[in-house]
Amino acid sequence: MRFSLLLVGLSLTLTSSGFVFITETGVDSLLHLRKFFYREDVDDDLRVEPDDYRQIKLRVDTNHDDTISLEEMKMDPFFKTTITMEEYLNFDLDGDGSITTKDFDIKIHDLLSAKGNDIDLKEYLQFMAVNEESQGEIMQIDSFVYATKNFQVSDLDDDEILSEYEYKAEFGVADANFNSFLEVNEIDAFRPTRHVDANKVCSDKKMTSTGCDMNDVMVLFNTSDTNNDMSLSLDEYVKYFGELMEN
Ligand SMILES: *[C@@H]1O[C@H](CO)[C@@H](O)[C@H](O)[C@H]1NC(C)=O
Ligand SMILES: [Ca+2]
Ligand SMILES: [Ca+2]
Repeated sequence: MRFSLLLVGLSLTLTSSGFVFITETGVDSLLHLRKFFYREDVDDDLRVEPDDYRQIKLRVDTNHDDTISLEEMKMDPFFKTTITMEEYLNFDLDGDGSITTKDFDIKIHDLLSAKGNDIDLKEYLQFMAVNEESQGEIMQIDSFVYATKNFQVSDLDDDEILSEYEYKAEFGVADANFNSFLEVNEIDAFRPTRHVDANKVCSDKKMTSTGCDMNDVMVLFNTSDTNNDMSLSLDEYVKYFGELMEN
């Protein structure tokens, strides 16, 4: 799977001269590509850089002879066991019939050099989405990335689920004057909805002088909880809040 994505990147860099990118695409495509970003970011520093690709190369080259054979590719967990010789040869960028460190260096150079040698999630999505068929509601990539970051900050226990408890805890943090209402300036600090227009956070009521109470913001939580399990998965969160976000 990982390598099928690398293939996408390769075919793009080979057919384009500069850094070609788009700013919006379907949210399901973005969720899909985001998984690949995390897989390619081997050292988990939220940037994909040459060292990440070198580590992938080291891992796939199981007999350490500096050549990745078709058999080695098939054995890598992220790779399709059904890869064909033709797909394999797409990685042979210098055309010498085998895949070596040189090919990875060319790949690294083509993909990363235009963006200063490493790319973050937003740049990665803008770049990879060019060749990915758009699926799902169209969303600005900026909004998607904001939503993803906000989700991660609010997901206190890092289990990729935003529980009702975590959501309410964020309300408590944002309610700086402890009056059980969020005023407009406090809504900006309510992390699950940061960057969302205050009037949309309290969509049932017009923002009053007293602000939003917990029930007002729980409406948003419930609406995005499409399977009604009282917790938000990253997918549910991003699909709903990402669309509300304004950049
Ligand atoms: C949210 O959903 C829960 C469970 O379905 C319900 O108990 C609660 O009243 C709902 N809250 C709001 C504000 O709609
Ligand atoms: Ca990295
Ligand atoms: Ca080669």
